[in-house]
Amino acid sequence: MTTISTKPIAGQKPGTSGLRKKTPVFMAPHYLENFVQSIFDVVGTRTQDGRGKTFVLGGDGRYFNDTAAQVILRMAAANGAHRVIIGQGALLSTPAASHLIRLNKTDGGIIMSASHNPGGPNEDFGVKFNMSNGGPAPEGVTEAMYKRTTEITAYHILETADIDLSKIGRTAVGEMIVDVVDPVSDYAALMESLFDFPAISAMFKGGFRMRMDSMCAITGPYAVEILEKRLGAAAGTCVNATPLPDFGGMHPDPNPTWAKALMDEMFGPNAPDFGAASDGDGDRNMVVGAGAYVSPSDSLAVLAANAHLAPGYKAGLKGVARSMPTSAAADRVAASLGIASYETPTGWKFFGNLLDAGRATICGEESFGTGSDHVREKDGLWAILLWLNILAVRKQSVAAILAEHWAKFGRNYYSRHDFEAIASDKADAMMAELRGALATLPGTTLEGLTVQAADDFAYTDPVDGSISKAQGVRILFEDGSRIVLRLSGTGTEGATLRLYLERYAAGPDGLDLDPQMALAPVIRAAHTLAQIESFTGRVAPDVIT
Ligand code: VG1
Ligand code: CO
Repeated sequence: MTTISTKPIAGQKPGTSGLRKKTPVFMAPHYLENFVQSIFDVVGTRTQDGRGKTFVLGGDGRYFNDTAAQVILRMAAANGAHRVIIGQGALLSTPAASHLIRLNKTDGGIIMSASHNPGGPNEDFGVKFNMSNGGPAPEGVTEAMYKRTTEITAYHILETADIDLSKIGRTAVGEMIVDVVDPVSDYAALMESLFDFPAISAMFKGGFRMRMDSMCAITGPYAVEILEKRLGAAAGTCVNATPLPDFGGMHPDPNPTWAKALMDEMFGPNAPDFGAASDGDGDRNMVVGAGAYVSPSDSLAVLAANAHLAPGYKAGLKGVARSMPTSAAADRVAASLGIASYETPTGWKFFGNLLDAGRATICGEESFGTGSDHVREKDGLWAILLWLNILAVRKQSVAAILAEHWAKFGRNYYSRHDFEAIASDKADAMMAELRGALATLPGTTLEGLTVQAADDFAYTDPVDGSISKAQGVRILFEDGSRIVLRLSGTGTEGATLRLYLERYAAGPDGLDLDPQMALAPVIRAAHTLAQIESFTGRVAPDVIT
């Protein structure tokens, strides 16, 4: 074992979901090591009675995943950990890692991923720590890790040859046990315990056709095993199913822009009944019916309204939680079910306490993330399987299910506009000016919309009382329309402005408009109020979801 002296490296501050940087930054001397040592220093590698802890380790297979895994294993051993459970080939989807942490009652886990960000030698890499409940470390813990990176003077590492991670079974690094496990089997068993696999199989047998696009990222092996092998979907249902270090050059973000091939197929002639895609680390999902795109906010609402049709949720839901920028569609479902709804800041770490306390069963974000209390991460394949279960029981098309949902609850027209790679100082100046003007906005009328309230979202966790401030600017209009603006916390270059737009239509008329048309006045009001063009020079977004 050696102790290497090091110096703090600036900028190792975790964002919405872990520390993400350009891969060459992570590969620079001491960069990964400093951050990993800071994790271990904060969470500890020994229990109070001095026994070594057990951790889970895995990643989405992007470039540097394998090398980083070797470093983390050797550092875990040198720091006194007892055991690491690692996916074969150092692979684990984020939800599968969360499950393994919980299943094996470990002390937490390290996930190597930059999620939906592209991967490769010049793209992005990331590391995050999940707690023993399987969920992302809360803000207090990530802050402590960051603080540690600013003080670090040394890290511990074992000098040893690379560990063979290609074979399932037990091996060792120094005195630390390394259990190499099949990344898929425990997760697939969990899915089988939640959903009606016989009903879904029967639907596939009856000719139901699906396209699952894993975008050359981590869900490929999971999707092939579950959809094709266990549920009997036709061979070839899963495409882009081999995880590649650079995701085949794809941008593994399942939205209509980046999963364009899937969208074209689903809106083309001879479209399958159901399409789905997932992101780099497998926690996001996009679902789409033949000619029917499901916005993530609507997906959350439909899943909440129909979850009882799946065996794992037949007792009903305890509550529904959504991130603040996510549309209020799920709130309407919760109200009609007579269950609680919660509005949290962006990022899955804010759902953990609600799930642990049994206050919420299903959670979701507008960014293609939905999940439940089965793990403590959002879970792409889980959402896709719950949709399949609902389709198998209701025997209706996705379009028909959406139409019925809107007829019953009204429709929350919703869209997110992303303005990417803006100079950080310009984005900051724009947000500062907007924040400064919030108090003057109520009563202002523009585009026929009158501002009712405007604030900077702050959240008090109902379980532990922790407070998170400055989580996004909200401008609420009298007719229920809403504008939200915040800067992304997952990017690695410049700033990304996220503009979230919402307008409610009660129906029965006007439920099938193009969302961009329905939202046009709200969009114009947002540009005026935030002075997007004068601050950033941008008139149109780069990505619309
Ligand atoms: C984005 C999404 C957020 C999500 C986060 C992590 O964060 O908006 O909803 O939880 O990514 O998802 P931001 O700060 O860039 O808006 V993932 O799949 O990248 O782990
Ligand atoms: Co992700």
